[in-house]
Formats: sequence, C-alpha cells, structure tokens
Amino acid sequence: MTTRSDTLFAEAREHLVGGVNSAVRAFRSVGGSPVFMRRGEGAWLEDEDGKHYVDYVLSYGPLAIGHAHPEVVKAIADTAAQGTSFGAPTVLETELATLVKGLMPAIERIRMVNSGTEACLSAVRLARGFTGRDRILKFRGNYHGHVDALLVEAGSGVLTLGIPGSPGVPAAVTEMTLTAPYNDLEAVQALFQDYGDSIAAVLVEPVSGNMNCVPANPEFLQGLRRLCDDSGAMLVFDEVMSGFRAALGGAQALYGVYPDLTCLGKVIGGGLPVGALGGRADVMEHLAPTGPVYQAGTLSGNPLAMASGLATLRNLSRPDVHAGAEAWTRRLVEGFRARAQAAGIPLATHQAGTMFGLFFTDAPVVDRFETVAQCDAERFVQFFHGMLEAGVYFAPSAFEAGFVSTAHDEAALQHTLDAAEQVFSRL
Ligand code: HOZ
Repeated sequence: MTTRSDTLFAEAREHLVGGVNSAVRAFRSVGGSPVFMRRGEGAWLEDEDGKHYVDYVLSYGPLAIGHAHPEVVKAIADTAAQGTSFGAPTVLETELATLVKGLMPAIERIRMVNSGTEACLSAVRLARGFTGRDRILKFRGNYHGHVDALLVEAGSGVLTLGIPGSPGVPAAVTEMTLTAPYNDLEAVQALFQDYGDSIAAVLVEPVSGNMNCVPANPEFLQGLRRLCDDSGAMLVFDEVMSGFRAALGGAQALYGVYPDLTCLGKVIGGGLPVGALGGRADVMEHLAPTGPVYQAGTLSGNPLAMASGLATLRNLSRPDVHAGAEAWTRRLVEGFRARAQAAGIPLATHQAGTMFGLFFTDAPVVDRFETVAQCDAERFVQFFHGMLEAGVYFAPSAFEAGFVSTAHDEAALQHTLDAAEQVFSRL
C-alpha cells in the first residue's frame, strides 16, 4: 500500500538532497520511506496519513517535556509578538544562562550558539587557544556534530550510513585528532604518555547517545579528569544529549565528575535551535570579546530560542518532574526486558535518566562501539518496522539513543509494551 509519506518522500527527493535535511532521518539503514509527521502533542506524533505513534525520538532529544507543551508554545508566541531577533543583548539570555548555571555548577560562564555542532567546534577552538596546544582526543563511536576535526570514527549518522570519515575533510585537519575506545582508560593513558604535552582537550560524551545509549563507567570519567589535571589538557563533556537528561544537572551531576568545558544543545532550546558552550570562567573569558579566541553568531541567543529553552527548563526543574520521567523510563526499560525474556530474545539495555538504549545481543557488557557494532542488526530492523507498524516511533538506526519526556504516561507505556510483546513474539 502506498502511503502519503511515500508520495511526499518521492516529491521531496526531487528538491532536497536524499529527501531530507539531516542524514539520519533517511531510513537508509532500515529500508522504506521516512514517515512524514504533521503534528506532535505530548508523547505522541501524528503522521500525514493520520496514524499516531508514541514518540521515543523527540526530535533526537530536545523535547524533554513533550511536543507542543502549552508553556513552551505560549513562551514562544508571546516572545515572537515582541520581535524575533535584535542582534543585541536581551534579558532572556541572562535568565537562561543563570538557570543553566544553577543546574550545572561546573559552568561559570556561557556562550549561547545555535546548535550542538557549533558548541563543539567552539570548544575545540577555545581549548586549543587556551592551552596553546593542537591535539585533541575523542572516542570511537562518540559524535560531536559534523565538525571537521571531530568526524573521525564518529557515531550517529556516520555510523548509520557506514561512512568511515568524510570526503571533504582534509587529512591535515584530522591529523591532530587522536581516538581511543570508549570506556578504555588504559588506551587513554597510553596516548597521554606519548602525546600528553600536546593534547589540548579530551572530548567525551559522558553518556554516549550516538552509538545508541552507552553510559561511561564512573572510573573512566574519573580517570579522564585525573589525566587532564595532570597534563593541563581541558576535559570537555559533550552533554548535547545527556544535558538535562542523564540527570537534571546532566551527566556531570550524575557522576560527580566536573569538566572544564561543557557543550550543550537539544533540551536547552526546548525544540528550537540552540547550543551553548559553558565552563570555567578563566577558560571561557578567552573567548572574544574578552579574549583572543574568536567566536560569533548573528542569531546566537535569539529571543525565541531563549524563551523556548527557559520555559522547558523551568518546567523540568520543578520538584519531582525530571525524577518522574526517569522513573517512567525505568519502567519502560524493565518492561522491554521482561517481554524480551519471555519471548526468548537476547536483549541488553541501558538507561541514564530519560535516555535509554536497547541492544539485540547476548553480550554480557555493552560499553563501547565495538560491542554495539556486534549487535544483531537484522533483528533491529525487524523490531524497528514492527514497532513503527504498531504505532511506536524509534529512530531509524540502531546507533541512536531513545528519549522519554515528562508527557509519557500510563497509556503510552501500555501501548508501547503491548506492541513490544507482539513484535518480540515474531522476531
Ligand atoms: N545528534 C543527533 C543524533 N545523533 C542529530 C540528529 C541528526 O543528525 O539529525
């Protein structure tokens, strides 16, 4: 049967590259046409054919309080009525910065940008400018946006589409990028022994959301902190995904390990395009205009995005709100596990706050890219399409994390777990 999405996708491909505006949306690794969505409300999406889905993509993370939350919609509408961008400071920027600082004490100064990618590329430049060193170290399967120097053994769409690096990134740009396996402190120690004096920064997703959801081991993050302290390198947490999700204060609050710099995105904009770079005042003050490291942006800190982020974070910070969504996520993950076990399907799971990951594997530990890559890809494809058919929307890739919002309720849980039971029985 041809759906309206099929027709719309065929048309879109005539005009947009691959019919999409971000590569991960293209259904390339699962087959079929992407579903065109026309509405979202709370935990639910409605497609162009009028079919409804419980949503675990949530725009790849930003919608921590669900689709079209009335407080967010009102904040955006009220703000838009006063003008959408001034290219001048507004009170909203200071309000959002203050709120974020209250939740993440490692952040003393903030620079608002427009995406997580921008936050990460600014972090690399700042770390290099501050330390006077050139090398950076990242982890296999971690993804920090489509930044040239960081598109090395990266996760997310790069993994999904099987692109090893990317043409267009000169070798000279990635020459200064070292990589190590995630959660492997010994490998990092060896690299520090060889290159310690020239490493400007270690970039890590403290809860990786770009090779599905894989939390770091606490000793790994503690070890990175120690190595950076000893060598003078900057520890950069990419909390674009884990910020306001792994815990309200991000993974840094969950683990009690505090980075020099933090990259934020997604939830901080509540569904509008925002990113932010925050961190130690002495480091951040190296950015222009107080310092020599240049960084700028016409729409950075624009009022609509600030209003949307503020409304989202104010709601999420109310007592028990985030904790409620975490507890809901736990029940979801336990529900998946119980149903998989009953159906004899090997399934490993991870949860970090309101992020989760499902892995079709009987491996005892899934803690790095190498183990994620060994999961049963074919089974994921069947699971994905079965759930989609049953009205449950997962990302079309085994390398993306799942996300829950505060709007996910009993009805959504029941619908999801009933669907999982049916789908597991057919795998
Ligand atoms: N960082 C996001 C998912 N891994 C981005 C989604 C996208 O690339 O569209």
